[in-house]
This record gives sequence, structure tokens and C-alpha cells, in this order.
Amino acid sequence: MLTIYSSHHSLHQGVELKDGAISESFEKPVRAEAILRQVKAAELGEVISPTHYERHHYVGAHSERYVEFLAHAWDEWTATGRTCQALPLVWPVRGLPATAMPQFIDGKLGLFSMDAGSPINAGTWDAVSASANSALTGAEVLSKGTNAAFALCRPPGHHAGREYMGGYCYLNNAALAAQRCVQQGARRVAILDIDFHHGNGTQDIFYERKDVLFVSIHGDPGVSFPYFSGYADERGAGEGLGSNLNLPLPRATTFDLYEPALLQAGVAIAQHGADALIVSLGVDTFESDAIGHFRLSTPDFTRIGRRIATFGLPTLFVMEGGYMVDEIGVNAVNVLLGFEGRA
Ligand code: 6XA
Ligand code: ZN
Repeated sequence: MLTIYSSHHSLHQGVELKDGAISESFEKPVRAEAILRQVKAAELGEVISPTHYERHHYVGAHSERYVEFLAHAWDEWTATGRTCQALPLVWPVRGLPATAMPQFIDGKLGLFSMDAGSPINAGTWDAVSASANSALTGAEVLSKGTNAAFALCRPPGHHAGREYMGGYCYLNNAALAAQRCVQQGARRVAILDIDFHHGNGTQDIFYERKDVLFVSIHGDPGVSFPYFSGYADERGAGEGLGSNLNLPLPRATTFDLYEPALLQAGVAIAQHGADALIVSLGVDTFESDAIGHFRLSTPDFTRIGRRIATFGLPTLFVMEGGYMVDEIGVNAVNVLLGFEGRA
């Protein structure tokens, strides 16, 4: 299987507000480096760099003003004299009347975010655009007839909505890939999100569309991030009604409960009549993950890959979460080896 990877991800090293203090983010460069090491150790296949895409390719899945905000946020932040990482601290929540874009960067940071989980620093835009370009390149590869590819994206993308960042995400890599598949001729695309966290951003982007099915298996949002999205009664709207399927599962879920959800996802994907599948591949479902609360084992990831292969679709895997650096590589690559029938 072809892997698409850019070392530019390491230009982004975020901070995180945790337990009342600011510290290094769980979402850090060694994650992607560990996965790349395992891709090579397992001889998964060739590793290529992404094609360069100008930023207008991000518009569609995202609004133009949001893409422009992301591209210029660091410059606007440092123009105020600050050199620390930029974090939002105020949000346009229920009851606050104004929805127009503020002129000042602190206001823009709040307007274009869902939480304080996506810090912006000097290298963020380069890393984020390289990550998006990896997913776009993967979609291109699929459209040319390749059966499977792996976009080793970092930063991840599935919490990023049409007009907001959050949860370590900035541009929605999986959504950009799905959109590219449609532009390249796919009539119907399915996105299967198997990260521990609900892919609220991907849901947001395709909620009113019937050509892109979004299916997500994740920790019950009543007790897990992102709390405000991911419930089973979110089924899509307008033309997209019925094209969104959330399968929330309780904390401490093991494979015996996970597998039926995966089967149900497969049925929905078959009913949708998809020409291509994008998998938001998070391995924070691992039993000892620092953030996730499921209990999948390393061999379970191989089983997941085998099951996804039975869906019989050209498939692009797009990396999302997973925070145990010692196991992230083997867990992610096990899904890919399982898919290929090599494990
Ligand atoms: C709260 C946790 C953010 C979740 C990140 C993640 N800071 N999403 O793994 O898939
Ligand atoms: Zn996650």
C-alpha cells in the first residue's frame, strides 16, 4: 500500500490546556514519526511526498474566509506583539448577538474555533497544509484506479468543521479527500470514522449532502469529547437526511461490542452504493490510550482492517488520533496489513 507523508508536520508542535496548566500537547510530532517507522519496518510499500495544492483547493469543504483566517492567523497574532502560541479564549455562544467577523485576531480565533485545543504557532499553517495535501494526493491516487492508500496525516482533521478548528484539528483532511473523489468523478463516497472521538467536523461538512455518507463509531459523547455532537439521533438534514450515521458506544468497549457496530457500518456503506471509501483512522480506541476510553487490543486493529477489506471498495486511510507513541505505529499499520490480508 502506498503511503503519503510530509515531514513538514514537525513544524507544528502545539501546547495544550490540561488540568489547569499549559503543557506539551498529546498530539506531537513523534506520533507521525513512529507510524512512519512502522510503515517501513512492516514493508507496507512505497512512501511518497504529497503534491502541492494551492489553498483554494481547501475551499468547498471549508469556507473561504476560514481558510484565509488559518493561513494568516500567526502573522496577525504576532503583529500584536505576542510570540507565544495563539489560543482562542472567547466564543460566540448562545445568547451573544454578534456573528460578524471581528477585525482583531483574538475575536477571529474565537469565531473560527470550537475549543482551545488547536493552538496556532509559526509552523502550523505549513504543517496543516502539508497534511491536507497528503489527503488530497491520496484521493488523487484512488481516483486513478489504485485500490488502497494511506495518507499519514498530521495534524489530524476530523474535528475541523466547515468554519472552525478544534480538538487538534485545523483542515479536515478526510473531508477534503472525499470532496476530491467527488470532483474526480466518484458519484457516491462513504467516510467511515473509527477514531475514538466523534468526527463532528466531518459530520458538519457533509450534513446536508446525500452524495457523501458519514458513518462514525465512537465513544458516547455524553461522557466523551466532543460532548456536543455524535449522538445517534443526528441523521443528516435536508437532502442529506439519512446520510449520517452515528454509532456511539460506551466507555470500556471491547471488540465483542465494537465488531457489531463495524458490521452495521458496512451495511450502511453498501446501501449507500459508495464508489470509494475514506477511513478516518484513529487508534485512540487502544486499551491504554492516554485520551480514549475503549479497550481494543493490538490484534483487534488487524481484525478491523480485515473487516473493512470485506466492504470491497477502493479505500483511502487518513490518519487521525492515537496517543500511545510506543504502540501507535503497530496499531495503525495493523489495520492496513489486515486490510491487505497480510496479517
Ligand atoms: C480534548 C481531547 C481532544 C480529542 C482529540 C482527538 N482536548 N480527536 O483525538 O480525535
Ligand atoms: Zn480521537
